[in-house]
Amino acid sequence: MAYRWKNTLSEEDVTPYSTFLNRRQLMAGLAAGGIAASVPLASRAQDALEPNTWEEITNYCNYYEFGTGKDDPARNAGALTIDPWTVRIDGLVDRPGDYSFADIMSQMTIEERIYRFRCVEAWSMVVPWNGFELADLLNWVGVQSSARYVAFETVLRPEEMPGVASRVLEWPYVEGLRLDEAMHPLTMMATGIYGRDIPKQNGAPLRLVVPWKYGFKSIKSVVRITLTEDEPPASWNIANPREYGFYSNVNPQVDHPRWSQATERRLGGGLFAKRQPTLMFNGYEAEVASLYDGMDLREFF
Ligand SMILES: Nc1nc2c(c(=O)[nH]1)N[C@H]1C(S)=C(S)[C@@H](COP(=O)(O)O)O[C@H]1N2
Ligand SMILES: [Mo]
Repeated sequence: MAYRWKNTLSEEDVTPYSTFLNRRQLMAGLAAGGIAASVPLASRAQDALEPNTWEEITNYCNYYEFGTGKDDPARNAGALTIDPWTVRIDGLVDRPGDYSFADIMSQMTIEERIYRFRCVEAWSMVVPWNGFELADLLNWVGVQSSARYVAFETVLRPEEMPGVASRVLEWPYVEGLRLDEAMHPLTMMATGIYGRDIPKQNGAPLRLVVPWKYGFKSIKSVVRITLTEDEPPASWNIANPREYGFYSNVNPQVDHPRWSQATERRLGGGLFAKRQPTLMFNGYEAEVASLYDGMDLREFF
């Protein structure tokens, strides 16, 4: 497995969150003369997060462009060409353009973040991501004051993606966030897992990770990021607006029309493992609840 850029951690180096936090505080202190204000992420509960294994994270995937079976992406995504890779950043930005993955990586600071990940289908895992804050990328290109949303698009290559022959979704896969969600310090673009390059089945070379939302918001293999005034389209919302809302915040009190969202099955727990309670905003309530002050979360599901 090739190591790339600052992604030089090995599997053994994955740190508990407390260590990571200290390191971040240290870095912030060094970089900004003692200002540790860039560390608003301290969710105490994260200290106890036990990441899933590399095998679990990379063999049980949703990436419908490569098939709808959980093991289809691991089997089929090898065909995806990820080098060269260009991300078009356009819309309401000061410096629109086609940015190579290398350009982007040369500007970004890669960190490790151990996050809960909760699919709308009610399975979950804990992933030690490597990546950078989406806000850093957006600030680098300059967001214009009229921008209110961010639209994302996945690469579409029918010759490399056997799953797009099926009309299960409209292609390319698209997603969107409100600008304040996109700028939130928890929101990241992941480029690695366990210190290795992110595998193709998990969205190489870079994919969105929004840990307080259902997994389908975390769009893979991003080739376009557009700042917009209007709410952008989102693939699952287009496919079934009654079942999948634009916001899709993890919420144990708002059930999917066809199943409960109160509990989840943590991958790796074994066949007879007890389901565990799903946490409001997937456990990130302290960090993100204020984004939705005054909003009816049943209406804006
Ligand atoms: N382009 C694209 N992105 C996607 C998907 C997809 O089918 N295509 N599936 C989504 C869903 S439903 C989930 S749960 C997560 C799964 O991420 P993982 O396979 O890395 O666990 O990716 C999301 N991003
Ligand atoms: Mo999902």
